Amino acid sequence: MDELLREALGEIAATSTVAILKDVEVRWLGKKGRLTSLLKELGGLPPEERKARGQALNALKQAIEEAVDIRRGEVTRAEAEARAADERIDPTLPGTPVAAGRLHPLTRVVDEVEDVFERMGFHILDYPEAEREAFNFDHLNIPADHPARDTQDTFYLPDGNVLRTHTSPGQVRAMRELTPPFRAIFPGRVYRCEATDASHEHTFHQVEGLMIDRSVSIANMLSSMMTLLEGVFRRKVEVRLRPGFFPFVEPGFELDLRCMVCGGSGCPVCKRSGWVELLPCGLVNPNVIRAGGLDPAHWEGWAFGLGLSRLVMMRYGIDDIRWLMAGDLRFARQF
Ligand code: FA5
Repeated sequence: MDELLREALGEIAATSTVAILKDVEVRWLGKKGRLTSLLKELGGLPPEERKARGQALNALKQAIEEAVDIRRGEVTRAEAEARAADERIDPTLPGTPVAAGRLHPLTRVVDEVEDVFERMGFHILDYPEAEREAFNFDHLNIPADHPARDTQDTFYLPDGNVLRTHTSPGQVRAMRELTPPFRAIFPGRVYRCEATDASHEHTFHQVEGLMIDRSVSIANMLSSMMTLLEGVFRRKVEVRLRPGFFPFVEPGFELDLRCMVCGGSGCPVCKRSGWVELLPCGLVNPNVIRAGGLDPAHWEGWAFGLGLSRLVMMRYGIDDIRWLMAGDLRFARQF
């Protein structure tokens, strides 16, 4: 018995972790442990030996159990101390950066444009990107033989609809939907089947503005457009107004912005002219008013079609429109 006790205590004292101690404990006291098998052998002894041996084995078992308990306390403490010594906190280490999402520059500028117009009492509307040909062209006074209707400029869908080539179809939809007088803007994505370059994309964004009232003025239209530009740029900007032709307005104008990528000295974005075509506009053609279900003898309107993608380029100095829809995170992370 003394021999066994010495052996067991020696093994227990030599353990250095709770896991190793557990192994030793199982080896001695577990179901198939050494002590357990000695206790099982008791049954085979003659009755006169059995009692004394049984007492001795139980005393041994108790002694081993106590030794294990004491050692467990010691190694648990030692392990905790070692861990604490290891895990010192270094407050000078850099933290783990939290990856936050960002808003795309187009979304940011749309939000700004919507803010400006909401303050002026405009509705904000949304119309379909897959549009009926009649709304994209016919109702806008664009005749069947107009070059814009060529499949080289327009994406036709298998069901006979088109991917809208501009946000102007919303003009007729808004007139049919709202009770005049009203004012509204409708931002959205438009599509054109055309070659791309620094300032032309096949998929880009516009914001249409429309005001319908008993009588409207070009002065009011221009002042709304200037409020829009100054709201986005937060300073005075340099523009020029020139005549422009669109079948759905009469008279029509083009408002150009001094190129902010090159400051007007000439670059691929402004095609070296120093000016960027940004805001075509005009008084709504009576035929369009009629297509909207209103009587042009009683109602007038002005409309503009802002080239939103180009406005975003000017706002942030982006030198190629193709960055906007490229889905490149290196670009998106800069905003
Ligand atoms: C139109 O789309 C007319 N619907 C605008 C309009 C509305 C005129 C209401 C009068 C009244 P335009 O094709 O010029 O017009 O396009 C308007 C603006 O969209 C342009 O000034 C330009 O800034 C932008 N734009 C045109 N084509 C592209 C393109 N491929 N890529 C990026 N921007 C473009």
